[in-house]
Amino acid sequence: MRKDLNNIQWCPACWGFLTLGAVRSALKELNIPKEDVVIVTWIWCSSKISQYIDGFWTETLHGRSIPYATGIKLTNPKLTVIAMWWDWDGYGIGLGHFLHACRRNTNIVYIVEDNENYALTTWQASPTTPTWIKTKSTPTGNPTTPFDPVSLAKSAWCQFSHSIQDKEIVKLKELIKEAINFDGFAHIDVRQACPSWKRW
Ligand SMILES: Cc1ncc(C[n+]2csc(CCOP(=O)(O)OP(=O)(O)O)c2C)c(N)n1
Ligand code: SF4
Ligand SMILES: [Mg+2]
Repeated sequence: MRKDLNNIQWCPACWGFLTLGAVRSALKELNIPKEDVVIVTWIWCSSKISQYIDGFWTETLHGRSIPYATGIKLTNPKLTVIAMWWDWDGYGIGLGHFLHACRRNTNIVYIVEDNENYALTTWQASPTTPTWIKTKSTPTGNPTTPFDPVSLAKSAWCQFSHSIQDKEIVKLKELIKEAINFDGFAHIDVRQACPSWKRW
């Protein structure tokens, strides 16, 4: 557990702050003791969110948070396990884990901070980048059709799957509380602004 929860190292205008606030408030309002919380992410700046929430946390490999989170939950079912991913992480390199967790109804919360691009590697197209958007990897416009994350989850029988804008913070907090109380796999796609790279 980390003591300094406010030493946050994101771009100052990052909208990840809203998701962070929503997760913190949801845990507080549900009175979940910090010893019973595990946040699972992979490595990168957004994934640092795990270090700013009062609870246990682990940073895993790119696209592999769900296997870690599943193992933690199976070992100790009383824990609240929240896996936090990003759009390429969750809908690209980790897509297989996502779909199988939906199908298995693994009892974890799965939040995707969907900024519709690869932000860390400075602005390439991801599986949710809208068609015809110009990025570094699609200089003449993205020729592909993006995934609809909720339809994707539902195609694998996910029973709790929602998409929400980051600015709807009160709704987001309530949705996270519902997800924590849901007995099964709970997927929330947070459409997140990324002022450094997302210009659409
Ligand atoms: C196995 C592996 N493949 C590729 C990379 C390079 N890489 C680092 S971040 C990234 C894109 C991340 O995009 P996303 O998951 O949407 O997160 P964001 O940066 O937008 O928050 C890639 C391809 C890596 N670190 N590890
Ligand atoms: S690059 Fe985008 S998503 Fe990453 S910290 Fe900066 S504003 Fe946030
Ligand atoms: Mg992204």
